[in-house]
Amino acid sequence: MPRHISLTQYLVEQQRQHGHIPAELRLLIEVVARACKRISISVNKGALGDVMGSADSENVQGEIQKKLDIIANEVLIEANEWGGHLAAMASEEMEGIYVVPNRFPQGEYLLLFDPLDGSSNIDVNVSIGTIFSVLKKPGGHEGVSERDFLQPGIQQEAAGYCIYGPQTTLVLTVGDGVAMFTLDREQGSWVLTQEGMRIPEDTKEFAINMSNMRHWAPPVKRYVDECLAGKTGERGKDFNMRWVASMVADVHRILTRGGIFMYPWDQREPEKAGKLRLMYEANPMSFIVEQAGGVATDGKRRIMELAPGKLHERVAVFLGSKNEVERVTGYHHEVA
Ligand code: AHM
Ligand code: MG
Repeated sequence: MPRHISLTQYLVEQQRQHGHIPAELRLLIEVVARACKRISISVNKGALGDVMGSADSENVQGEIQKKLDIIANEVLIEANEWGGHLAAMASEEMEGIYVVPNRFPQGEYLLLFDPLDGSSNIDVNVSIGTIFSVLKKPGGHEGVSERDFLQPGIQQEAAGYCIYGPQTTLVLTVGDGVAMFTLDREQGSWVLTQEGMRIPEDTKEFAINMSNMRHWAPPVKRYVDECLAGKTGERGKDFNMRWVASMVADVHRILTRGGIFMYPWDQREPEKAGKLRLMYEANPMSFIVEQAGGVATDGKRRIMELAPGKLHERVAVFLGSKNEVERVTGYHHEVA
């Protein structure tokens, strides 16, 4: 019979046997996972919980917030602020950082999250998710500021996402491979369902929003044209295309069966590097993808080595199966 391992057991093993994570980090991850359970309950209730539709507000990126965006953000803050493991949090839904109020003990970690990624899919009952990243507060000074968050992705201590789909699934890395946990709704617990997840190096499946094709840069056009040309073209094989429009769902598919995900830079907004946010979308997903043997670049450079200039910075994203990401990255270098 397979061993029934809970998230708590898995993390305790990581702490004791492998020495990968200190106790504080373990507890912090458990609190995030607990918050995701609560978000999952709200997402599942849908219209019955009066959580559908838009709120009357915009976030810092000028996007209309959905009620569930705000609920998920509040759940994550409430769950995490009192635990004593964090100094501050940052979120897609908040302009500035959220410093843990001084009525609670201060910890040494920083938590970043996109509370509900794939907002456009909330009302249509398609998979959405929570993405998170954990950094350590740089030492040597009291207090915490936005500048403390501006660390490259390679400094991440842990990263994960929770996908609210047909199953609620938590995918996690603490820098020792990628593990997947499925929420057992009857027990209310996370159960380890896959360890050592690996992304195949080759794939015949790509994910990109094709409606933006006319705005892409030449290397992206070239890569996708070659995929579309199929067996008789340059690549000599037929490609399939998938686009859920929830990064969590698209990345989850890639972790499960391989593929390449692209959200490239777009000529419509030359000053912006792409649509997705570096600190709480691209970095945590890149950490997970690399830990599963995949590659993640902004078209030219490794995403996790980019030095962030601001909290809500955007970045072009190419991630997934190694050989495909390296190919499209190579096309960018050829025109540089
Ligand atoms: P969000 O954080 O506002 O939900 O936006 C991020 C999402 C990603 O999950 C997804 O990959 C992308 O936006 C979809 O974009 P598009 O609407 O262009 O298909
Ligand atoms: Mg998002």
